[in-house]
Amino acid sequence: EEVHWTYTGENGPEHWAELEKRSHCAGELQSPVNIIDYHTQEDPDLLPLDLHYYGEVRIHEVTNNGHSIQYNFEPGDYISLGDVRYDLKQIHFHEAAEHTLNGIRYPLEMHMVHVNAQNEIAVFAIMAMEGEPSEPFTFLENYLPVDPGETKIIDECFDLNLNLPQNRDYYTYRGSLTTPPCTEGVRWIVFKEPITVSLQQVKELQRLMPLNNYRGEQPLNGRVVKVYES
Ligand code: B30
Ligand code: ZN
Repeated sequence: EEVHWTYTGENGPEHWAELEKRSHCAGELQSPVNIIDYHTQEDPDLLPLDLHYYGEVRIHEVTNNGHSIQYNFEPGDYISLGDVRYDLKQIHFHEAAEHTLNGIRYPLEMHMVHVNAQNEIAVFAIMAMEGEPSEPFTFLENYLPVDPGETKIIDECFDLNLNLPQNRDYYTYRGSLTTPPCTEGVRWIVFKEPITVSLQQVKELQRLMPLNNYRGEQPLNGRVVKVYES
């Protein structure tokens, strides 16, 4: 990475735009945002999510890249948005959550990053709150890389469906990557229902992940968050 951006201090979020002049970090269509139910709009054109998670996608590696813990996947699982296929590339975590729902910041937000053939990005955001332990988290946490910069090769299959909330209602809006270069044009799909993970599981991630690796709320600047309810 060319510039060493961070979440605090001299290279923190308020300086991201200067660090990389061609970035979109000072743009008008940035993420994350606060989603307020009262300000969302139902859109009859929105479809139920068309997921093609086959239950046996292979995790290629897990890396502690210094700003998150990230699991990279082999090709296989994908989602369809309209007629367009987006392949699942990686999942990673933010502590605490980046998006806020009605002003509430959950302790953890998982991002599932999908990319289409045109390199357009669609990210699923899944909130995690403290509660019953999550079995898939237990599985994922078996492979946690301890040191920043450490990468572990994994050759295990994983069922991504297990990581999703039962209810598939979602919010959607156009935003950006939440880290430099803050590229705009990202389709965000934020699940309404949080999943639960145990306090111990949150702590295990917190122990290894940089704390507070979340970007603050960005202005909507006229954008309206759409909501799909089944
Ligand atoms: S997010 O889901 O909006 N938080 C990227 C993907 C998703 C999000 C943010 C960034 C991304 O692909 N960034 C470019 C590649 N990264 C990759 C990385 O793995 O570690 C390079 C970088 O940040 O600039 Cu460090
Ligand atoms: Zn993210």
